[in-house]
Amino acid sequence: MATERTFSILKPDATRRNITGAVNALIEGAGLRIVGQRRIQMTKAQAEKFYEVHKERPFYGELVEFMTSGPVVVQVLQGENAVAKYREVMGATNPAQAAEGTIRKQFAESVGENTVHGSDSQENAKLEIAQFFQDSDLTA
Ligand code: YYY
Ligand code: MG
Repeated sequence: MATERTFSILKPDATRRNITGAVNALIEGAGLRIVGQRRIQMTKAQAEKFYEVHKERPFYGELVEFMTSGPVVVQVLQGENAVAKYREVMGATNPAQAAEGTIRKQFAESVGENTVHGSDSQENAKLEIAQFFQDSDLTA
């Protein structure tokens, strides 16, 4: 297994409830290192581009609206097998189906407001990281 990076977002429901530190504790507890982190207000254009793959899905409009409803924390996580490991730590998209001990099981309020984003492949991780960070922002 190689050290790799994945892209994470702590979504507006996490900043609204002031639980970003609690979520980060689970991330770090799983052995993932936060090598870049910034709190931002996403623009509509940024959210639309980020979730472009879901453009035709019925929830796209609500998703963009939610992601721009308050600040988010964009992050780059680094570690062994980081993409798959973070998906495991996040838990299932629908918190009702998320396993015990996962971020979404513990914190997510609904499938729409599910606290975290994590890349689903190394290829997408690279593309997503590049949308929000420069290489020089990232230090392990
Ligand atoms: O990667 P992940 O976030 O676990 O799920 P995706 O299938 O990529 O969907 C992205 C995002 O869209 C999800 O985190 C919430 C929202 N969404 C929704 O509101 N309703 C659905 N039925 C599916 C996804
Ligand atoms: Mg996804």
